[in-house]
Amino acid sequence: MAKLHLIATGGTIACMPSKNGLVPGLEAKELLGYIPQGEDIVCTDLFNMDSSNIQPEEWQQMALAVLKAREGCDGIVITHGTDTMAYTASMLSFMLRNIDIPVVLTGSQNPIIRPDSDGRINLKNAVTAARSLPGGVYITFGDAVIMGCRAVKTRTTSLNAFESINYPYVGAVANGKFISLGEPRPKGEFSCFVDIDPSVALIKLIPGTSPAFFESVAGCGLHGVVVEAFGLGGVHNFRRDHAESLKKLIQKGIPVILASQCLYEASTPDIYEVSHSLKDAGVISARDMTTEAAVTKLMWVLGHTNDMDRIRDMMNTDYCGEITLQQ
Ligand code: ASN
Repeated sequence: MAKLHLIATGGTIACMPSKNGLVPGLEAKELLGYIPQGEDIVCTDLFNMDSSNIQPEEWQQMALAVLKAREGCDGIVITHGTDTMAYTASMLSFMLRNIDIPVVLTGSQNPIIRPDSDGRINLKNAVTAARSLPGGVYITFGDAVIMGCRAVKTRTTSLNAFESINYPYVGAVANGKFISLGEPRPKGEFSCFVDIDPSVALIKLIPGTSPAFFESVAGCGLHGVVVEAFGLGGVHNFRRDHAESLKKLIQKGIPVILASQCLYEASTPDIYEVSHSLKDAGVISARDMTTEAAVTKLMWVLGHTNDMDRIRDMMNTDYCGEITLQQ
């Protein structure tokens, strides 16, 4: 039987009621008390936080905890709040590139102490998945098993809160059995890199966004920007010229990644005239990456280099299944 390690970080699954609302309080061993297969699993209580408080410092702690636990086990489950779980799963996919054991994040929409909580089945399914999956970072939620760098939280309260975006589901867990739905990705050598640069912003365009707003980013100490543009990657090029303002940022050494406000399918500046000048401006397309993957990848890439050509090359490279290269 595969040896597993549970790293608990908080989230609703671990929540207890308080006079100010739900607050994480249960420890890893207590969580395992709610599932039948919990007995032999080694536990680490890393922290107990609502995931709205999880930030780059916590990602680093999680990656290092996985690195330590990896020495003595065949698979790792991380319990985590759902609100930022997709960011964490994306970041761990980069920080722990080509990890040779499965790292499975899960959580729940209702505290596990409630008899009808989805936390019990989610934790059970995560344990089943961690005993069956090849190496990599994943989210299991409900019966779905999703590649970590392709997961997005799409529902605030429903039990099927996560979707796999622009990538097939890796598998499903049904009646306590893992069903593989795809071929595992070919793997390179494992590497751990946690020295990310978190000075990155995400800007979502609205009709009328001022170019001066983009330009002000340069004065905020930011080293990179992801822009969520319209549809295929459209921006204003009349009255308010965004290509010009984005070009000014790039000339100051701040890379600009162009993503879409649409959840599904890729963005490209190649089709419409409004986006065409973005290419000349030097904007890098996020293609079919999720926003969560684009943001965390940019932090990870900026941790490696501040050379614009190298940033461009790295953003255009597929490291863990986050980007489809043939488009
Ligand atoms: N606020 C919670 C969290 O992200 C939500 C959840 O876990 N369902 O920690």
